[in-house]
Amino acid sequence: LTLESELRRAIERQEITILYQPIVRLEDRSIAGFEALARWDHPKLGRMAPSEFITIAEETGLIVDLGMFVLDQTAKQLSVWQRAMRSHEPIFASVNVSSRQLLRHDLIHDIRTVLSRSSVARGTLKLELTESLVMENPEHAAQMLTRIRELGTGLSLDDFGTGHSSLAYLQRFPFDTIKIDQSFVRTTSRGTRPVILKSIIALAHDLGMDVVAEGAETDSDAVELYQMGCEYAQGFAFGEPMDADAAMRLLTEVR
Ligand code: G
Ligand code: G
Ligand code: MN
Ligand code: NA
Repeated sequence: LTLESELRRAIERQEITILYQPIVRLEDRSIAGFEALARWDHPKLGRMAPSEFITIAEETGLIVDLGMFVLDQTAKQLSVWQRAMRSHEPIFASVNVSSRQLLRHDLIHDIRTVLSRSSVARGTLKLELTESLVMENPEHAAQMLTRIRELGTGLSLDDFGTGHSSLAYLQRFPFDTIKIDQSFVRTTSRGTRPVILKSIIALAHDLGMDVVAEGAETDSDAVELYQMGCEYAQGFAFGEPMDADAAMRLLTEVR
């Protein structure tokens, strides 16, 4: 069997596992949401990271079915979490989307289907897209993203800072959140990039967007980010990607 046909079967047989990594409010370290991260539990090769199979999925078109599976599972899981913590502000969950998915108009249909099958609070299911993805075809992306937002889906700009476009330019896309790439965040405690980081945070806020810092690995990263005005962070300092049950335990223990 080729890896392609194995991946096809893995999607059909639901051998794709979704891990969830917490995104916390730096103010009080409470959990604001989770990012869904796919893993492939291969019968012989073991657990595979997205870097080992997302490219194959994109090149073969399997990303469409894989993407729908991740979206659907995450929405169902999010409903479960939200029901379990009814008296709290609903948490969100965000799902990574690749360009092949955004190019298909059916993505709108898929999102509608997923939302109708689950009972997530409006605006709490979010998509993460990278800057390079939207810049591949800005006109088309802008149209699609506007329609996606109209469905009540949040939009995060992922890996911000790794591309070449300015945040001001990207404001023409309806993102509500930017996620600052780990390469900027991991260096905070070593003091190399605080000026850039502070400027990105301030500009994002001026443009009305929330800011999530990715790759906060230490407590001092968290403290410094908060001092810079960043309100959310994700990283090993708060939790590694974990299975849905562990995420549920974290939600119910902490609160
Ligand atoms: O969990 P890990 O650090 O290995 O994830 C690496 C990258 O893989 C993520 O940043 C994300 O861009 C990508 N990725 C993870 N899960 C998914 C998914 O379900 N769909 C897509 N398109 N990309 C994913
Ligand atoms: O590309 P994207 O940002 O969607 O994926 C996030 C990836 O970053 C996940 O695969 C996750 O495993 C990884 N990650 C999350 N937090 C940390 C961290 O604190 N340090 C490092 N090195 N990687 C992280
Ligand atoms: Mn992401
Ligand atoms: Na990222």
